Amino acid sequence: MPPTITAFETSPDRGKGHARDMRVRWALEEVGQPYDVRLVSFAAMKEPAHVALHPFGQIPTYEDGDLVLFESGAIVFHIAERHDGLLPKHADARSRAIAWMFAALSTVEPPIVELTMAMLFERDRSWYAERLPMLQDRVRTRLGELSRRLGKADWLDGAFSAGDLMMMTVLRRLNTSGLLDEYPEIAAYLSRGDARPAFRRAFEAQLAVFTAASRS
Ligand code: GTB
Repeated sequence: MPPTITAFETSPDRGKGHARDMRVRWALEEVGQPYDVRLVSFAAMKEPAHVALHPFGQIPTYEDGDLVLFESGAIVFHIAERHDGLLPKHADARSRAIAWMFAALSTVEPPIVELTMAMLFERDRSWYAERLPMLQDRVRTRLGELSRRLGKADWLDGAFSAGDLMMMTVLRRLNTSGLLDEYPEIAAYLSRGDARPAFRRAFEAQLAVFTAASRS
């Protein structure tokens, strides 16, 4: 039996692939592991059956036999550890790739989430115009640092790894922010990720969910 992951039945991103099931789909595609997807509604996510899998009532989850995981970082790490293709064999390079996964989730993602949530939900608030430049500058700080580290390299540390996969899924959420235009190295990095066949398969699969839901 292939593992089963959960994803939004109706993603608010309208098929842009910004929800966190995308990073799990992409990881599974990179390692060539087939998987099933169970779509969940916002209401079902808060029901006991789903909360038993995910204490915070969110997606994604991952079920493989008796193993149940939540947190996209833990799921991608699990996939990367059990299959070839996402973590280097050499111990030090492997640790560095894992460091990039943590960096993506704990250093780069928080200001991006703050900004994108404000753009989605605070546009009509009195403080929005004043707060926006501050949120944008916090993201610019990370993009500048990342851009300097990346330089002309294709990937963050040698070969493509789970560190890149995690970083790119975090950065992709800025696609509609306009900020990526200011960082051509980052934009090119993201294009390299988008061009990977495994990314394309994962993206098309999540887009198909949105397309089917919008037809029904
Ligand atoms: N830290 C957890 C992880 O990495 O797995 C965070 C999981 C999480 O935030 N899941 C979100 C969720 O289930 C979906 S991805 N939310 C429902 C809830 O909390 O009730 C976050 C997300 C949602 C929408 C967009 N979008 O519209 O662009 C992007 C990202």
